[in-house]
Amino acid sequence: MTLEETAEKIRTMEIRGAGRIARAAAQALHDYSMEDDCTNLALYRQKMHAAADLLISTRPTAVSLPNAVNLVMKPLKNETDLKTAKQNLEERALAFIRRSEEAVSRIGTIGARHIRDGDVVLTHCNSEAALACILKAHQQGMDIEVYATEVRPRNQGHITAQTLSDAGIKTNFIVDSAARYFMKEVDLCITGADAITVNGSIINKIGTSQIALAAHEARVSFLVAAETYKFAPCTILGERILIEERSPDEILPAGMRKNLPNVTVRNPTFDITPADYVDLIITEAGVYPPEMAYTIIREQLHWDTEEMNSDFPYCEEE
Ligand code: RUB
Repeated sequence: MTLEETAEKIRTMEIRGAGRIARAAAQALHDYSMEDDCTNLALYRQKMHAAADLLISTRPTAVSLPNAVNLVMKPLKNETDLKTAKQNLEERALAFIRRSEEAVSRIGTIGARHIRDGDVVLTHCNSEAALACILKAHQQGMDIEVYATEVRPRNQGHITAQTLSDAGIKTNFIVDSAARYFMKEVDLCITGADAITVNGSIINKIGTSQIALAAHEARVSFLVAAETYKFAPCTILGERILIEERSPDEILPAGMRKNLPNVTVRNPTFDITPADYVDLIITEAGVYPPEMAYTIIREQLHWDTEEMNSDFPYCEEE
């Protein structure tokens, strides 16, 4: 796949989910560097930065994307020799992909410890990290049942239901608005995250916050499964995470909207669940209460504010 093809697939959501987007971007940077035939370092840097910018522009909310790009790109500025610069960048990209895959597996192992035999688990959207916990619990022989939401308008719940069904897990497929109705039958909720802010708020698929609210009301635990690179360093500096709003066509076709001149279709893709409604965040580095988001950004992502001010080029979005 060319760089442009990867960017387009992320933009159109053919590649989707925060972890997959991040790995696809790292792979695209790796391949772009491999194919590059620049003869001088300055030009190579310039081309790689343009590639990084293109990838980051594809979807604005999942912080895994700029975090992955930044991890691959950041040390490039210290390189002095083209051959080494290319080699190191390509190694960093592959190392990120490897670490990301290992993180999902580790989250599964840690998350499964929070599921008990006989539990009914509700999940929303299609999250590799959340599913890793559920699948691991099932593999360990636990008898679990899942409620999976449909996830309007893009129906990511269909992928989740398929994965669960393929694994042989008893699954109830429900419309998004039925989450509160069924909450009394649920023991815990597990979702993924596209971004986690310094105050422990979770940005995830639209509807997540309603589910968290319903879980809170019913005193059902609400867990978030997320790799550490889903935490957003730029929020330490007061930056906000931009909530992507996609085309109204995803909800109502233009032909139908034509007859509704006074109707505006709004299509936010993600929403924000305040830390108050989140019991725990399961990461590959262990389980944290959302209040510890600042510590994770400092210690796991190795960011400090001084470095960020000078060195975090991809954190300038609103
Ligand atoms: C996907 C979504 C997922 C998170 C976490 O939204 O909200 O819950 O990205 O997924 P979209 P993962 O389909 O719009 O990309 O755990 O796989 O990173």
